[in-house]
Amino acid sequence: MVASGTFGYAREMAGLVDLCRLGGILPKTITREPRRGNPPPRTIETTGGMLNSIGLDNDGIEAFIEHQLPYLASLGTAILVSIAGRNRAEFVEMAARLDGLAGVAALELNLSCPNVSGGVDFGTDPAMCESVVARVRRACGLPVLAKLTPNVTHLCAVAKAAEAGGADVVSLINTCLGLAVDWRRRRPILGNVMGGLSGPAIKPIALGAVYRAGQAVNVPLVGIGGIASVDDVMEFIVAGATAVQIGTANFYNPTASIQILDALPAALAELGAACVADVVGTIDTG
Ligand code: FUM
Repeated sequence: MVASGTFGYAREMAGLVDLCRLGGILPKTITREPRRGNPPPRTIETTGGMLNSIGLDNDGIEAFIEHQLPYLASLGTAILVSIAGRNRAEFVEMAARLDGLAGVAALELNLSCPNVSGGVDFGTDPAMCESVVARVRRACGLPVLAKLTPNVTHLCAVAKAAEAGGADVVSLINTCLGLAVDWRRRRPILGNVMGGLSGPAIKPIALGAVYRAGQAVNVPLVGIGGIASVDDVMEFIVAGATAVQIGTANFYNPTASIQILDALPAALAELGAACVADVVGTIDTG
């Protein structure tokens, strides 16, 4: 799959990527109301990654349903809609609105955006996480993925809470909170001061999160964080991920996902595996 926020609404990539080959597309997170996002600059390249402080810039759920979903639904791949609410009621309302709409295969609850006030509360407090997931679960029949933040001390407690709330899948990780500084001006580079770090720089953090969550929960895990090659994908699968999302790599190599798909059968064959499922969580830590 391709990760939310890194693939636009897919139109931008249509000339570059054979979209129907993807396992799924996660469009940019939508909110109930339109959001203008944070002040610029909103992205900065860093060593081995990038820092963003977009602030969930989007046109709101109704504009998404009217202008983006019909196109996305026509692409021949699963569309997993990423949603973020300011409170539980907004999550529930959006889930109910999307339930049953043609083309929506699943919901990914963005419980982890570091760039909006309140955005990570649901992903840092296990009780809030369980409660919002449970309410969404009751409000819709769609598969529910809970996307978690690495910016916590007790990641496994939050993953367990998501599972207890009824999440079908746990996605991890979202970005790591960080800062870029222009020392000559003694100023932060991003308009919102802090941002979320993504890209290869965070891959070991993401792998560690997948490995640890895999010890804590029984639901499938989606690995996200710095994946740019088939080797990265295999590392995540061995560590415990059932599926992965390609994120920041889409910005500098839009065809990364297709190159990975092409290379995956040979990588699986190296392990004598016939399919991804044969490899999931097979890491030997003994
Ligand atoms: O600021 C943003 O829109 C980022 C969203 C996220 O990391 O979930």
